[in-house]
Amino acid sequence: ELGDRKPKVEKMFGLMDEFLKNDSISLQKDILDHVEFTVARSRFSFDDFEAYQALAHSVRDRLIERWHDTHQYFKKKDPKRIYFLSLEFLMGRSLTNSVTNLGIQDQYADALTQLGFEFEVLAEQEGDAALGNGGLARFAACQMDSLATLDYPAWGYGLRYQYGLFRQIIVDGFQHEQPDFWLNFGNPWEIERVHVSYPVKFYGTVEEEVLNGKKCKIWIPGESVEAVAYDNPIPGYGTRNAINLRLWAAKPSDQYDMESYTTGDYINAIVNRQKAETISNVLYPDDRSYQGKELRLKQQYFFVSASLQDIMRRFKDLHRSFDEFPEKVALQINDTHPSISIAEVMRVLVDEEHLDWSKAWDIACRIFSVTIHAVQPEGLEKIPVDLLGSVLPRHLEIIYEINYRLMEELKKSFGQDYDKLSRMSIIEEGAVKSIRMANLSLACCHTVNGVSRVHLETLKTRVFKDFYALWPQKFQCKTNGVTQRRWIVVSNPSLCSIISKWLGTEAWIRNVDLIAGLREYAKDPDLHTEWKNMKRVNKMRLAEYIETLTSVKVSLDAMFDVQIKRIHEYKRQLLNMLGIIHRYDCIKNMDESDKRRVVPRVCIIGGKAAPGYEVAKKIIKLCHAVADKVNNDPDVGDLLKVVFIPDYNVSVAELVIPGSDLSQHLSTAGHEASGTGCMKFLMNGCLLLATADGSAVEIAEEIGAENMFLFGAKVDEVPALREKGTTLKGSLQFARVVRMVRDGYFGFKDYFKSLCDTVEDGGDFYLLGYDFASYLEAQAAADRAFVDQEKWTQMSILSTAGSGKFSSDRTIEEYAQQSWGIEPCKCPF
Ligand code: CR6
Repeated sequence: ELGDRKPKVEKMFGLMDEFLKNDSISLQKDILDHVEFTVARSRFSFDDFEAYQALAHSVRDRLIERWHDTHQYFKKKDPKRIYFLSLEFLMGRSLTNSVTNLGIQDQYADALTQLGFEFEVLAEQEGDAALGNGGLARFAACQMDSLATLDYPAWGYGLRYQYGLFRQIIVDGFQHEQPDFWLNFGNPWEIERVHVSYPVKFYGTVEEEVLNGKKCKIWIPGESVEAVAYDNPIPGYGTRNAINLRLWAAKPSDQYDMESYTTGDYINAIVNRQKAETISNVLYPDDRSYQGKELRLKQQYFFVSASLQDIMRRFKDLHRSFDEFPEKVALQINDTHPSISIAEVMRVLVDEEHLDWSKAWDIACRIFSVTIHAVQPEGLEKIPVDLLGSVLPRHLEIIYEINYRLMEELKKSFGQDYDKLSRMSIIEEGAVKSIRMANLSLACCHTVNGVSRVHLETLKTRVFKDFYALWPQKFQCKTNGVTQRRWIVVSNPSLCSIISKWLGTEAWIRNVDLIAGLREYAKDPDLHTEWKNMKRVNKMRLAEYIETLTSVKVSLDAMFDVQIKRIHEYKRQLLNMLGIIHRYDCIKNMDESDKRRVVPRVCIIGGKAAPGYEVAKKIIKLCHAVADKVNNDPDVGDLLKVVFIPDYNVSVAELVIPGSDLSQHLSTAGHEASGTGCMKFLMNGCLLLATADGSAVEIAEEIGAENMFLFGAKVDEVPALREKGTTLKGSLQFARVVRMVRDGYFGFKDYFKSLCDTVEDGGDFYLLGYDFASYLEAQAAADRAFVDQEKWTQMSILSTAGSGKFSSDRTIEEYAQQSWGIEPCKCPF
């Protein structure tokens, strides 16, 4: 609040004037100021980490300036805003991305050189913000970057976990988990907002009250926890706009348990107070199923309730009637995790704002849209009725009311078809009566988005078949995307320069469709030379990293073949391993002249297994066991190396992807909703070896199937193949490699037995045996292509050139126009 000072200040600095200077001298002074006063080290003596901290604070100041101006401007214009609710955001590092988007990387690099430091070295000091598991969370981060860049009036809302995704360490080839206490050394990228806090209530009872002669329900909560805001500015590229990602942390409430204090149980009262903070303590590390955990439900409601109080406060600052709410507010539910927000909006509108049920429901139905990221019904969250009734008793009643009305409506369409009604019901009967959060979302949201075309088909024809028959207009496809700012400009600067040089413009960084212009030069020998040099330098960087981490020396002439992603049976890292064993077996049986024809490979695998996921952990151990044997076999030498990269995260991906030649995406068709890793590889000109699943199908359309290596059963063949079950025999080659593992060729015979059982004896649910032969053929095709380096480079250029569709900018434009109904609101320069 500026109060009386406002006119004076505005006269001195017009609202949008730059406050901070960005020339090299000002930046040097600024960094030293932060060394002296923020980090509190002497400006004559500070180390790399302290220099990073000062640098980060200097960048943060510039972010805050734009972010203030953006929010002032949004306030003045009052456009419809999109509020993006997500329980996970995988932001990774912020420094390089921020200075790139602010457009002052060169100035900073120069300032640091003058001070005797190197920008890249300081950037390595930053830890990852890993507040998410995998694709869903990284996609949320890419969407924030696109929303800011495209000038949309957007807010992100989530949870500020104190422990991000666990760190993976490998001991004797086994995964161990270590806590990621990422806030240990402070976090310069966030702003604590002690004054922006809201009470969030839990437990208690529901009572009836008569208000103005009308019966109404009121919730008498039993516990209150304070949600405190931490703001993370997100700068757009090539624009002044910087939007806000607001993450909530739990703090004990002042009113908490007054009774214990007055009864003199002081110590216990304090211990209980501290318990409140556990709500935002830790991210659940399982990305497939979280069914029925009390803490998980409390996390969901905690961030949803605080966000909605914040959103409604902002709305009420300028508007009197909730009739206007849908004109000013769009709420995006990222997967089913935040779907309790539907019941919360109903509770606030009906119980607190005293709107009629039908009016409140009409508003809710106009503001919410949802994106489903799961393929299998098991991936959709369910909350036991007893649990919901105890933690959020009023919300349970509201959900019952929504369901009652839904059932009445369904009866009008489907009559007494009780099978169908029970499938569509929000309440699932059974041993444990549960709330189906997906059905709650479907009942309310005006749009239900799938994340690729294949995925939308699955939602329409299998997962939500009945709902699709009823409301076909709700179902939309919004194929995922990734931001070229982080995945090319930041992580592969040499590629970035090549693209800008050949296109004659940097405009593709905001308008990625232009990248298709590279097609014209796909055969140009000069471009080939530059392209190959770029790849070699990136491979060199990766090779050094591999050697430091694993002591394995790899040859730069080998094909770098990469599979990095969460470890899951459906992603079939085991298929990759069995392929590697086959390759090893072949090399062992070759004479010297045959060996000369082998294309050398470095097989790189990385990814985390959920802590309780035994099969996935065995796959990690198998990688290490095979690596041990292969890498130390003198018969093999440089022809084959196997490397497991530990603790895969966003920063590791930024290093690995630009240095890979080939990447593998092996999900059994119909199991990967979209996949976003493949898009990052595509942008970086790495060739894809993939099944026709998720977004790979659309990638093939964009770049031409001849420019990638597709293999395996198709989505619509999979169910029939499974039906055949026990009669389905894999090839002899498959039987042989599995036998090698079973017989203890790589040691740990007993330990790997159950892993082998998952793919044999009719138990091969993910069809590794069936797909093995076609997988080997695709691998052989990749080898042949690699021998012809000109051809390979051409395919690589065509991959980058065809990656435009897979920018999250395209995804966000589709959401803005087809789901949210929002317009850009660009803060003037
Ligand atoms: N695991 C999908 O499995 C998709 C992302 C983002 C996933 C993956 O195919 O690309 O979401 N799903 O849409 C979930 O997390 C539930 C993922 O990241």
